[in-house]
Amino acid sequence: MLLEGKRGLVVGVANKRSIAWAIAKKASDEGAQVALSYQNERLGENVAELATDLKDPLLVQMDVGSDSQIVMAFEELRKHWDRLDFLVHAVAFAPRHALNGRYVDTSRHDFRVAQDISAYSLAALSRYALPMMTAGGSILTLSYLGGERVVPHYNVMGVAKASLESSVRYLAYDLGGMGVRVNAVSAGPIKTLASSGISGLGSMLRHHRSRAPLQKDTETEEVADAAVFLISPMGRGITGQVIYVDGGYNIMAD
Ligand code: 0WE
Repeated sequence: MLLEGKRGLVVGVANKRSIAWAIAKKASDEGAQVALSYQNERLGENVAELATDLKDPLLVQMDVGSDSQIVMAFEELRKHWDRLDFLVHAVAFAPRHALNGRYVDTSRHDFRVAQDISAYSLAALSRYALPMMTAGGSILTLSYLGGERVVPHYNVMGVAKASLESSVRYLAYDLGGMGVRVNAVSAGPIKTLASSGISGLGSMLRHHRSRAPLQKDTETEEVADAAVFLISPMGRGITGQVIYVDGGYNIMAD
């Protein structure tokens, strides 16, 4: 098994369709002990129910927008584990109206929120994870092509993903000497809680299917497989990278 004896925290599970959940489940199936964080009591019920599918799970409450909650969550982790081997960051947020109009109209507040929750949180979580990664480790985040190229309506989230991908490189540089790798998986569009209700998702999925070299939707399981590979010792030579799991869509000009 790829993650035999490893321990990891997965941040960003909301429900059974979450990419974070697929990664947590696969990591557990590959022998890892997994801790799931949940943002609030409401989502906690869902997450606790999902966690019954994991081998020896831990649950911690953490809203990544709160420094004190990050501190408390890692204190809680430390009570149970003396070491952490991987961290999965699968969190993003921008106020809904910012994903609807024009980027040029983005308010200072919405820009700040998108950066704070979607990009800064990776650096903050990495900082607290690091002292526990005493045998090296692997940090993984999720990105999207809209961070590199214009995807209509992705707007301020695109700018936040650009910041996140740059953070991956700076963190990889900072943490490399401690044997900690930092990477991102850039997934094709997938229907999850985060993308449901986005107007035009259906036509985006059809467009993706018709243009991607693999001529199919990106599946959550494909993203989870790549994530587990990057987390595992199989990925030991890879850091600072953005790996595309999008059926090859990103290589196309049109
Ligand atoms: O990163 C994302 C979505 C992240 C996201 C989703 C929401 C919806 C609910 C961030 N903030 C919010 N805020 C809410 O209030 N994706 C990669 C999925 C996504 O979102 C899009 C996409 C795709 C693909 C938005 C516009 C266009 C395409």
